Amino acid sequence: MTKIIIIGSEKSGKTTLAAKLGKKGTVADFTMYDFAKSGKVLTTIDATGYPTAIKPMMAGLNLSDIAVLCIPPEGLDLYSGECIIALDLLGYKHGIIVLTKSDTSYPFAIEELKEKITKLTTGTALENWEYISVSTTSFEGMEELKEMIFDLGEVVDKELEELNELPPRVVVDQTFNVTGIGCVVLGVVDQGIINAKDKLIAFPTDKQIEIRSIQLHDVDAKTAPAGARVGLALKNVQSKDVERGFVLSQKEEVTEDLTLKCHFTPFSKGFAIEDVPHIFVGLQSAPMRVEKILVNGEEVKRTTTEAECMLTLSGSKLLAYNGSDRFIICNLDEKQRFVGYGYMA
Ligand SMILES: Nc1nc2c(ncn2[C@@H]2O[C@H](COP(=O)(O)OP(=O)(O)OP(=O)(O)O)[C@@H](O)[C@H]2O)c(=O)[nH]1
Ligand SMILES: [Mg+2]
Repeated sequence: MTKIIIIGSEKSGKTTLAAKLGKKGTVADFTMYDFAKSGKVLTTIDATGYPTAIKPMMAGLNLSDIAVLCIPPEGLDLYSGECIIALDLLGYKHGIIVLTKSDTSYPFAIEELKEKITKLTTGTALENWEYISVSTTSFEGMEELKEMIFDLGEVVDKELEELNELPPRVVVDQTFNVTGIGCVVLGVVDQGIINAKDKLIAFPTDKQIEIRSIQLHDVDAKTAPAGARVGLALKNVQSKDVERGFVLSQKEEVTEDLTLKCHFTPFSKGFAIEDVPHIFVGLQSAPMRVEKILVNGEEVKRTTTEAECMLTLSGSKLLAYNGSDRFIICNLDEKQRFVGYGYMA
């Protein structure tokens, strides 16, 4: 099961491409497209709410293993730049850079654009990503793109297999109530293997739940491994008590306040005491107030891009995380809204 997200600037051909890769399924602030044939299953997310909002893209990136970055012949712009920064801050491992609408460009122009992007992404998480130019009109490159996706999917599957040994953890992206069944959640098994009848806790609340049944692409299953996109019917909980971003697992840290060891991008203005950045962890996000900034052990009034900053943040929303989770720091007032990342100190 390969899960990809298509991102990029406005009108770069994202939705047209997604529609060519599968059949339209669930629609929320992102749209899912499903494809299943000869044992290959592909879920494609089109983060339709982006660039107006960054939440749908962050959710989609967390629910996927491979990012497909679309760049049209017009070249890079503010939002493709922002996507590159977001991918880099997340340390996003796998992706493909797709030069779209190749039927409206020329080979030399495509080559020039590729060189430009290569330069810009040197030293970022995208450094070694492969390029392909495609057209959804002439179908040029489409079969190769699918092959690239499934090849990369196999690499991802091997990595995911190793996560099966870890304790089970499911991130929830949608919840609803089904008459006669009760609370149903959709999400992805982040690590471990889940089984029907498993008892887990719905974090950040402390609610004990039981997995009543599991579905993989609408087919009943007894168990689901790391990386699986699942539908779960839950016992002991109502759909109104579980929301996007909830984590079903045995143990998570839960907090309203954070102390993060952070790094900021050189493009960001940074933050001063009392500023209110948006903090993302997994599919959760919350505005949080800067209480204290330490650089090299000294208290300062403003963050710097030159050194690690220790940021004390206070919030009023419970967030669930574990020690290895990466927090992404955003400033919704800046042009490039993704400004830094950090780990719990
Ligand atoms: N000639 C040509 N046009 C394309 C191709 N792909 C998309 N388009 C056109 O480009 C326009 C934008 O395509 P979309 O797929 O809506 O792009 P998008 O990135 O989803 O756009 P937004 O969601 O509005 O940001 C549409 O008019 C498409 O028909 C292509 O390969 N060749
Ligand atoms: Mg679109």
